[in-house]
Amino acid sequence: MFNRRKFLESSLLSSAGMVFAKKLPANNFSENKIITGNPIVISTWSFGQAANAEAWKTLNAGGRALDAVEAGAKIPEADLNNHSVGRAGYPDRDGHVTLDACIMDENSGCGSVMCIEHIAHPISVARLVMEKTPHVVLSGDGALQFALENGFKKEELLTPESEKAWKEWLKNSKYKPVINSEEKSYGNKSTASNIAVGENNHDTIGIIAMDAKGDMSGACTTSGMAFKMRGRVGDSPIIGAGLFVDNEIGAATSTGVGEEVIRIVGSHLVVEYMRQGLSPQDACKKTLERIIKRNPIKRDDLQVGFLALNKKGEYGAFAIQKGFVYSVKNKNEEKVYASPSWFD
Ligand code: SD4
Repeated sequence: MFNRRKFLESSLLSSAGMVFAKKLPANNFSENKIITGNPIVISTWSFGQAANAEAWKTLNAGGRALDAVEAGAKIPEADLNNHSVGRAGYPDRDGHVTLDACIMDENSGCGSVMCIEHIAHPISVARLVMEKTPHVVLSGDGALQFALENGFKKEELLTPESEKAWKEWLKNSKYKPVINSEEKSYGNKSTASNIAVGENNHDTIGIIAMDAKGDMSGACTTSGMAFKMRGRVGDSPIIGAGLFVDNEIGAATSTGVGEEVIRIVGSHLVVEYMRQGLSPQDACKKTLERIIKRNPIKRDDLQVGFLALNKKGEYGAFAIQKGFVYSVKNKNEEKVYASPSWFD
């Protein structure tokens, strides 16, 4: 049992920095030489490195954080080896690839698409929802219709590999989220097909940037939980849950079991804790306490990770389970960090 005492002990241990995952260096603020006003981009998982590199082109040229995060998010959306974002994302249990994405800018402008099908870059549709409509969210057929009216192409996003995985999954039809799944593929530099079917079934890119002017934006895009029920929407396209940006304070994004993040409106809470003065890492950790309280027993299938950046350019993360990693790029460094976690 993960009782209250153990919870407090674990809290103390992790504050003391003893629950860090071993393989990658954990972020330690004293080691980070962040210079305020310099551009920075951070994103979830090690596949975030490629996204960051793309975002950096915009940031380094003095461009806007919003353009940077959109460009960055499009990289994993197009990556055929990534089965948790965009094209080649694993389908729902009926074989439909349905995508979720949202974007938020420095003016609290936000746009989102939920459960959109046949569009390879949902993040760009989310941006258009923000910029061209009086709404924040479009979903399903309406989102598709809007995308097509705005020049996006209707495409088949289910690849033969994803279809094969889905058909394998159908043999048992057992729905079980598996933690850090895409990272097992990318982090180990193995191919996604090395992952047992049903195992590689979630991981999202959340990407946050601050540009040279000090303005912040964020984007979050995913195919959600593989083999989910038809119509299921996770936290990723929900402003405040999967992503939140407050240009005065900072920004946060999440990855993991979206249902848990929605229940506590996680990314918004992280930003609110930063508003109260907590560091990004402590804000992520305190937000996770809410989820741990609801799930006091260590569950191998429950992973949530938060990643945050504040206005000073300080960043940090925290996760329930070991294995969450995140990617950072600024003028001084280009790194993947292991997130500290509640459980080892
Ligand atoms: C979801 N949060 O749809 C997403 C999936 C994810 O790591 O991030 N997995 O619930």
